[in-house]
Amino acid sequence: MDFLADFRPTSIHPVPTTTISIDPPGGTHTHHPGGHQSHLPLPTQPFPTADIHLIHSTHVGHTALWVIFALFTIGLVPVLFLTVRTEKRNRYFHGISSLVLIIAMMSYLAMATGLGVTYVPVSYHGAAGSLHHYFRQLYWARYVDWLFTTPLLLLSLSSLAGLSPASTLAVILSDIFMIVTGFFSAITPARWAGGERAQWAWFGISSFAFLLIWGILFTNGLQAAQNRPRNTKGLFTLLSAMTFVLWIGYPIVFGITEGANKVGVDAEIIAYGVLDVAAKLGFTYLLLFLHTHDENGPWTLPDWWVESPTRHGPDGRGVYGSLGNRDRD
Ligand code: RET
Repeated sequence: MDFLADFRPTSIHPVPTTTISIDPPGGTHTHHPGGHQSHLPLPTQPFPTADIHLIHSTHVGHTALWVIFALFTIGLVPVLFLTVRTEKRNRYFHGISSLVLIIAMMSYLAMATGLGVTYVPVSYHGAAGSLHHYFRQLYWARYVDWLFTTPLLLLSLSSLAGLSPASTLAVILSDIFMIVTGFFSAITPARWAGGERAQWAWFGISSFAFLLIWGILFTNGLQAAQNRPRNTKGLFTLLSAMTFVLWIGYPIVFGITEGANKVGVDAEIIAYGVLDVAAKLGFTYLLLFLHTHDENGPWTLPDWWVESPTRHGPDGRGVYGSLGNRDRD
């Protein structure tokens, strides 16, 4: 591969050769009144200059970051209020949801204040050998956000379905794998064809993990949900379908922004922002407000899942509340 192509002079940017005058140290052996100067033609540009282009957000994107931060902050207040008001054993979903919103709020605050952002060399299909280098802003703080919030969202969904702890773990580990490899895709320098291939390879690996998550949720998850109370089953079906559709939006936005660099950083911020608000705030509100808890009605979570054992049973094991009674339809 001709990596040096970029550094060769081209007709667009001819590197000038200038003649400079050099005085040998100590002068020449004969003294010439008026001084002697040798004139040597030397290339004066041993290090070629390259034009650096930074693809970055503008005040549109910065304003959007603040607006999304405000939305998460305002949305968090009723959820926190509800968490405190809700009966202790039902706080599980509220607690997870509060955490998701707090993390999102923090990550948007970080990005709005200029943290968690760097530049990555991006693919640029300009004239071969051109001395233009393109660097695109990467808001990597969102990957830190996703690393924590997506497993929490999936934990909510899995718990709602009553998915086994083993399958829940598989879903969450696949998700962590998806976010980490997606981040690798985002930070891979795609300045050259090789880099571009590597970037899309990571994207493919991450997408595979994405399919794995939804493969488990739509088989084992739906199956488990069949044995849940009717309301819970309905809510799981609604939320998982909605979440799946929204989550597909992420690789699409990635593909045209961070991936292929077809769309600017401001549009990227807004598109991810819309998805984040729907996938976190929308999800939380549907989950907490449609998920009815009734003292006399079916409980969503088994006792052993939300409570510690209260005493020893006859078999020496812990006794967990009244397992098996209130958890049924
Ligand atoms: C990436 C790029 C690589 C391929 C895939 C991706 C998927 C990301 C997803 C993110 C979901 C984020 C959510 C955030 C907050 O609520 C990493 C963009 C598949 C699905 C739901």
